[in-house]
Amino acid sequence: MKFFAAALALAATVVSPVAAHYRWTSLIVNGTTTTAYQYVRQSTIYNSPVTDVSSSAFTCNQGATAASGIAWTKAGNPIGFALDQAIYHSGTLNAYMAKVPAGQTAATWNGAGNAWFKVGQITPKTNGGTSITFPTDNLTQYTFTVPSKLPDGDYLVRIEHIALHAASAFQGAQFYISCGQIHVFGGGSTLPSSYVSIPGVYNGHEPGIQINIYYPIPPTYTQPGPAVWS
Ligand SMILES: *[C@@H]1O[C@H](CO)[C@@H](O)[C@H](O)[C@H]1NC(C)=O
Ligand SMILES: *[C@@H]1O[C@H](CO)[C@@H](O)[C@H](O)[C@H]1NC(C)=O
Ligand SMILES: [Cu+2]
Repeated sequence: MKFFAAALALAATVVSPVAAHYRWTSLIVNGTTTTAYQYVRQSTIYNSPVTDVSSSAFTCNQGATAASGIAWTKAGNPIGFALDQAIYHSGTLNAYMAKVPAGQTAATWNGAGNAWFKVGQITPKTNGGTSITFPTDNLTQYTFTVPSKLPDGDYLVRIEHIALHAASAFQGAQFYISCGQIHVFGGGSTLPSSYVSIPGVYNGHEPGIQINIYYPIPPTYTQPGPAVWS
């Protein structure tokens, strides 16, 4: 009995982080954290990441269904995503936006096609091979600026935390993804000149995705995806 209790306790400690992965549940707009899934699409894999960068689930997470709301946010203002719990896997972070095509809304569009551009990132810090650190460790939210020159209209915003603790094998990196639904107002008239598709932006073999972060300690780190549009 004693042994069983100890074994169960051990199993519980080992299993519990897996059973409760961090999720991006809320948008932060006008400095306020909104209700979970009011503006963020809820997926059907609550506790598991996406590992196949070519799957349709890679756009907004598996089974993501439209949220009821579209958050109005002023161009040039900060916007963010909040997590239900702090990030506990070492990794890297990217934020993307895409303008919703004519005839659709941020609540109907699935994000398909060559439409995405990067608006923010947090990159691991290296120093030639003596150490690597992860500024996303323990993060509970991430905020970036909606580019002020973007035209008014509906957009999807997509955030991904890429957990790299088991990323030395192909498809070992874990993508924690959510999409938010926004409408930008007070903007300008400039869109980026180049875009990526999601899925399509990665093949999974990028040096910043298929990577052993432990040994040898990477001397440099190459952030996956395009440069942040500015
Ligand atoms: C943010 O503030 C603007 C006014 O500046 C308002 O129109 C908008 O609805 C607010 N957004 C949210 C999600 O509350
Ligand atoms: C994150 O939190 C853990 C547990 O509290 C702590 O050991 C670690 O030092 C923290 N890391 C950072 C970068 O703050
Ligand atoms: Cu995990």
